[in-house]
Amino acid sequence: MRVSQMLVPTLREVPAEAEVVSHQLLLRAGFIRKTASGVYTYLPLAQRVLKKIMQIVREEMDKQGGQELLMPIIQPAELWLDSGRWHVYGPELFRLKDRHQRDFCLGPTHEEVITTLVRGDVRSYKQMPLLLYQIQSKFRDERRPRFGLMRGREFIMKDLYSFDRDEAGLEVSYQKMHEAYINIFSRCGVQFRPVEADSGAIGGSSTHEFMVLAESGEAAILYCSACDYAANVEKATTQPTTGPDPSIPKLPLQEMSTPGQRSAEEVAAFLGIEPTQVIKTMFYKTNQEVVAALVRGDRDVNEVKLLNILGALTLELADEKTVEQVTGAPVGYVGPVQLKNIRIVADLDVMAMTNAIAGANKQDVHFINVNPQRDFTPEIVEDIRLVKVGEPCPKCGAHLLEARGIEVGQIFKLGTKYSEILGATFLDENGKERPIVMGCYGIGVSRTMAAAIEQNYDQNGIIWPANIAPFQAIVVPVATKDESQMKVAEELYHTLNQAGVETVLDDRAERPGVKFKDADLIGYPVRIVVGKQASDGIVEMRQRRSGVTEMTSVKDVVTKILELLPTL
Ligand code: 9G3
Repeated sequence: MRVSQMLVPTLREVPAEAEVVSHQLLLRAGFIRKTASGVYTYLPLAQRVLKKIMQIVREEMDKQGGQELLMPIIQPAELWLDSGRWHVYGPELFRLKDRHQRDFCLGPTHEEVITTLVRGDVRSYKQMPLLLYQIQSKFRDERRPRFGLMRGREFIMKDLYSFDRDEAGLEVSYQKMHEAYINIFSRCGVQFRPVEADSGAIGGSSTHEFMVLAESGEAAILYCSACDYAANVEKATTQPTTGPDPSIPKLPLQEMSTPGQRSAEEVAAFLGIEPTQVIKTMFYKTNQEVVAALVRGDRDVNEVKLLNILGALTLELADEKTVEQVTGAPVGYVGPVQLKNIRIVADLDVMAMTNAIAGANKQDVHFINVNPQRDFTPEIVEDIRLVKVGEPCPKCGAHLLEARGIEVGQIFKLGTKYSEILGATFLDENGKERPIVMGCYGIGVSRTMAAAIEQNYDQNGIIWPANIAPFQAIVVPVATKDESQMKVAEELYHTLNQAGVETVLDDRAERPGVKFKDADLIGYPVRIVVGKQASDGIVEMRQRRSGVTEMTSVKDVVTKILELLPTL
């Protein structure tokens, strides 16, 4: 392509509405324009990047035996009523009616459609395993679309669904996708980590998220400084504290006046002890009940873990009134001893405490010498706490580090959740009818493009990893009016394209400074400047990422670029 013919509307100013680097640079470098809130047009350069990512995705899916199909974006409400999810999702589901007032939605994901399809056409164990995928625009009416392509309302996703006869088969499919995802994100040139995640509302047992490590990421991750353990903060565990120490005598329970001391820190300071000696009692309201959750005073409740353990649909901190009703005391003086009529969930480490401090369910009073089991008995004892940076890795004991990440991929073991509810069964070797065992696997294609920028930019613009760059090289003639320069530039442009190096020619009658600025902003991995020395057969070759610049003879350019590209 000749730059003079391309639609690449670069901007000098940083657009005010763009909060993150990828959004700013995609707008400034002329890759995207906003059509509506959270809805973007991909201009030609962006479409080239997306096609490259999609090509990598297709190759890796096909390599694992994936078969591409294409399902409709418009989905009838009946499928979602059948799965029970029509009423589970609220305004996030884009709903519409046809001329007959029949309900539809714009697909946010395709579990319902594909499970119904497979129910009709897969009957025997002989037809599985089956890996079916598509690449398509998805729709989710986010409350707050933001960060450009990172949280749009319309976005491109690859979604694959696996169908197996049993759990062992699912495990194989899951591992295939795990491997494919590692290949895909490596080939896209992003630094990433697969992390253990919470399977949450979707149900199922196991899930990993693929995180591109970036400051702007919405997800907080803990990862091991020594081994490959990595997990979302909501999922992260650590090594349990040992104890209680049997050598410490359990002292008699005793009330203590603690006027005005409410938080674990305040009470600890007041009594001259550490917050680690205090039991923090938090009250939560679920859709079913009010529960007390106990953690050590220096720790916080992990609400995701708690919600899952309780098997609840919703969970929120109880308001002060509720706490007073349940305990008879104001917030700050509540505790598990003599607490009646509600379930107590204790963190594992609380059970390891001896002679602890806890609220006495009386204003301005705490108990000292509280001993779990002796003074109260929790209904549930589990890990319900947030793990913090520096704590030991649950796998190897080395300390955990923290990072932020952008979720670009997610793989789930669904099990039989959808096949049972939608009746997708098969006949096994013995002619017995059984539900198909499923998995689902997503990649945010448009989000991957944005995430690649979050990791690869400098003050001058984008630095595309060569494999997903819209073009690999740009040839910039310094003086377009100089015929001999233009001739060398044109020749280079043709030779490079013929050699398979995707190259543009900046034939615009602009000052060289303007062209260099645009080339840096757009992020071509290699820039070739054809200047005064062109008449001697010498041009300048510059790498966008390192800034390394060398003068090279025209006849060596192709070989040098072909050698260089795999390293960029
Ligand atoms: C909805 C709406 C939003 C949603 C969903 C359904 C997320 C929904 C989870 C998934 C799971 C996997 C296949 C590819 C990999 C991820 N947001 N999820 O099910 F109706 Cl409005 O989409 N699907």
